[in-house]
Amino acid sequence: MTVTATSAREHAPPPLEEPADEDLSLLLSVRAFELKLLELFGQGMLNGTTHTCLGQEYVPVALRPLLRPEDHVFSNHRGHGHYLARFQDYEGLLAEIMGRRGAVCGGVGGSQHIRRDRFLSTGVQGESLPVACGVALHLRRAEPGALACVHIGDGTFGEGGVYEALNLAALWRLPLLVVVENNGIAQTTPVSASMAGTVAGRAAAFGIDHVHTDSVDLGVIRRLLAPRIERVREGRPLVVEFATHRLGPHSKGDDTRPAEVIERARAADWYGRYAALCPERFARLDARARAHIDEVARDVAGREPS
Ligand SMILES: Cc1ncc(C[n+]2csc(CCOP(=O)(O)OP(=O)(O)O)c2C)c(N)n1
Ligand SMILES: [Mg+2]
Repeated sequence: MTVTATSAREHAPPPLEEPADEDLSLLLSVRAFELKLLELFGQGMLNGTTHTCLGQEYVPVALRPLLRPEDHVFSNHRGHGHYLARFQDYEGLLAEIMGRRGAVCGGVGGSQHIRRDRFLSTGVQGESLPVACGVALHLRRAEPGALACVHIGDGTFGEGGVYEALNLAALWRLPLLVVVENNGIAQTTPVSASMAGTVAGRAAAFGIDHVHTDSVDLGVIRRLLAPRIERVREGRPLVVEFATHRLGPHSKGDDTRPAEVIERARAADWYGRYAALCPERFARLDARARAHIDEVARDVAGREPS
């Protein structure tokens, strides 16, 4: 069964609901964190690579109250927001990326390979889904009610392991929540050039429920997903597809998209829409988030190597 909750594209998007301070602060802190990373890269302060979740921060923030501490979260190469929404550990993640004391994985994981409690990220596209299935099987047997949540992108549907995992999830009735962040592009390849059919059709092929939303409204998303995620806990896997936008480059300087596509992403960005909704509160919380991340960056940059 496919459910679609869209804000009709031909009309102006519906007004957003006022977010709680806690939610808005988290959104703004993740945004400030990602912008700081690009700044630090530009200054030659970081090594390796990184993929920011600019534009997509609301996905893990919306999911946050719907997940429980006993749930496992599997993240991907674009995973900072997933980690920060779960732990709000800005210092530990920045230290990890910078290879400084206090790094959450001792500085050996970097931007893409983080493990903490029941959170695991990998930069290997598609690897996490079969692993999440195994964990979901264990949870079903040993901790009924807990689930495995795995974030993947549209481009990752090109990996065969995704289909093996979906097959087993359906066959074994696994508590598996697949969160597809469909930003319409994989590095430089638009989804229209890589995917025959749709994400919905692929879920349907395995008899897995699918829900689609293009909303950035935390309240709307939570009300849409809350009852469905409860069913995942009972062993009914679900694919949730967020029609979203990658605001920045794939990694750092590699954005080959036409200007109008980037402009569309900017226009859809939650940041401007929430700023317009509650300008004074937004400005106050944004200034506080940026000051906090500036302070974190100064602190971490001054630390010994990990
Ligand atoms: C197995 C594998 N192949 C190729 C890559 C290189 N790679 C990293 S991200 C990416 C594109 C991913 O696209 P998508 O799944 O849509 O996620 P997005 O980057 O849009 O968030 C590619 C090809 C990889 N990390 N792993
Ligand atoms: Mg993508």
